[in-house]
Amino acid sequence: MTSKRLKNMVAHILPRGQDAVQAEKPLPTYDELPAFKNFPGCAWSVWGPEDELGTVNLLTKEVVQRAATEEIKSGRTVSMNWPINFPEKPMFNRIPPEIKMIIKKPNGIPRDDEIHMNSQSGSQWDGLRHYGLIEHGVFYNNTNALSLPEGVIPAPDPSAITPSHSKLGMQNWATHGICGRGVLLDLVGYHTRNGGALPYDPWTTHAISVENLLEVAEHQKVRFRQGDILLLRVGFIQKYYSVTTSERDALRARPETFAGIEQGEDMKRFLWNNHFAAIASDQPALERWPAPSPGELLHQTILGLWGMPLGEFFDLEELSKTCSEMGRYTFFFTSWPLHIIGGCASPPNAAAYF
Ligand code: UVW
Repeated sequence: MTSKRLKNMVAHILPRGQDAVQAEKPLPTYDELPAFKNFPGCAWSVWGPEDELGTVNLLTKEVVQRAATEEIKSGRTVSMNWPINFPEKPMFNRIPPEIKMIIKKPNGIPRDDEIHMNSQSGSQWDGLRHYGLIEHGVFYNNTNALSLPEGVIPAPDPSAITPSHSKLGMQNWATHGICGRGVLLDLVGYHTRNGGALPYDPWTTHAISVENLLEVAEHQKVRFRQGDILLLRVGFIQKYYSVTTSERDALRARPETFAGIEQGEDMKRFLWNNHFAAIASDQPALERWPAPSPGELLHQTILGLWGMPLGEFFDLEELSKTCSEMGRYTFFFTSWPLHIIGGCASPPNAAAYF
């Protein structure tokens, strides 16, 4: 049940007034969206059956221009990219990236690198081929999961890529870019601002509710607007840096448990009704892990029903410091994923400009 306190906070924080609505395209609310079978909130009709961009469609020229004009004031820039080398012992049964350094001539110059990696190494966007609706076997826009190829696929002719090879691939976001206004909700900063401890362990299953997010937004005086790119600093990377090597290494050996956004209809309403263009956090799965049940996995709705980029392991440590020093939690955000035809995830190459 949505509490009275939550309703009051939403009323305070959701966009309102002339300024808030001017640049916005009217979109259905979460409750106005049709259902797909047993899944409410299906946005496949919003941008049409051929769409492969999802909520990145919200990042129009007007949205980007307004964000750049209003946010870039000081020339300060911050990277949000955690190296692909981390964690050295990845979770979710992934292989660590192998980076081979090559000396090409006897005097040591020039050099090349060869990289063999899972595209979910270091910071990453989950793309539209990564997760769909598991029980129905479909990705975004009702794409049959088994219609997409597996294995090493040759692409000899750039002007004639096989549609099943490219469908819903990372190349769509890589050519459009994910650029607009970024908003950081710094949960760690909020909870520890008076020297206190974080009231949860980021490496345990812990649900971050809509109410928790709105408390932070209210404290930071943030008002969301359509097309915002939402970044959540939950504390995973801060803890990663504060523990011993053996504690880090132990992460791989134990079942994955992480603090993250709470699964459920309140969270889906919050994310859709604010019309965020993308969402990312500093932990490996964005959502509370594990979810209470597989059917409740938010990945399914965020990627499969909305086509919203879902970012993981974004390094928000320096961003947090900069926001705190600048006294503002909004900035111009750019991300240019790797141009991988058919790729299902990618390092984001993400940066903030103040
Ligand atoms: C999950 O498996 C949910 O995490 P990731 O998105 O990293 O695959």
